[in-house]
Amino acid sequence: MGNICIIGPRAAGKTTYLAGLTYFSEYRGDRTHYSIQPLNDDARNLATTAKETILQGLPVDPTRLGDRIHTVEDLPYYSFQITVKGKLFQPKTTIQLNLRDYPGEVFEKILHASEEDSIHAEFINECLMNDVSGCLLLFTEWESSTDDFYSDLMSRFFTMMDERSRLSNYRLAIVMSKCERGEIWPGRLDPENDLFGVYLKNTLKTIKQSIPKQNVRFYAMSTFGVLGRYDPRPNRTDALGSDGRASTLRDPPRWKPYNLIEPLCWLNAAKI
Ligand SMILES: Nc1nc2c(ncn2[C@@H]2O[C@H](COP(=O)(O)OP(=O)(O)OP(=O)(O)O)[C@@H](O)[C@H]2O)c(=O)[nH]1
Ligand SMILES: [Mg+2]
Repeated sequence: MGNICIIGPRAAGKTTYLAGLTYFSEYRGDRTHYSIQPLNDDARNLATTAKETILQGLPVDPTRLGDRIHTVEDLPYYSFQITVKGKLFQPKTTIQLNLRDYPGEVFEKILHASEEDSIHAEFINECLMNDVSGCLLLFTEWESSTDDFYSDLMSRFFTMMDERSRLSNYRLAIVMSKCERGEIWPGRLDPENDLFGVYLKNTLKTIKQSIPKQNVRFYAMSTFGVLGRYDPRPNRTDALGSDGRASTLRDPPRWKPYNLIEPLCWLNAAKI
């Protein structure tokens, strides 16, 4: 059993990812075959969210601090059992995961959070608690202007890990989300070198020099995916959002996510 969390900037696609993951209760992709069973009501609600929003061509609601979310306890807590069918001659693996999906603004505030901001401290403390084995960290912006900001932010995050003695016993699955985007789709095959190493060079350097290399892996992922195996057009329609980063699923019958399960499997293998 593993406890993990999902963090990353606002609109990185964290909640959509979880809804998509739960919606495909039986998933047979080119590279993976898994089944997923929600174990609590919060997790079951995610599949409903996917049906009522993503499949209807609507975005999920942003996870915002405020009206409903005042403490970590106000955030949903998801529990799943995932069975991954191995490649030929490999046995099935079953993993149980408990996880929280944090509001993007908590991650973005890491760099400038003040000591008095008790909600922020509460979130970070929970994320880095001893029984949390690691986190799925979604990045989405790849424009080089964001590189310095993320590099500084990660430096601060590693200081916070160090303060809680988690620097050498915490796994980080670092993901470039929404990788169906044409400019970055070819980089999905080697995201460390062809995405992070090209677009977020300083961030990559900060990450690699701060934590042991066996505790970090880089992934490319897309909840929406592309239109088909021989049709690499994004299965996505850009929508007008307040921050310009809103998109919705373009062709629900052809919905085929890319790489949703791999980072979870790797995170779950953590031995602390
Ligand atoms: N292009 C594309 N857009 C996506 C994908 N996944 C999510 N989105 C869109 O990205 C926007 C933000 O998605 P959310 O899931 O709300 O992002 P979040 O990381 O949970 O954001 P906060 O809750 O604000 O922290 C929405 O418009 C989604 O429809 C994807 O795989 N590809
Ligand atoms: Mg969210």
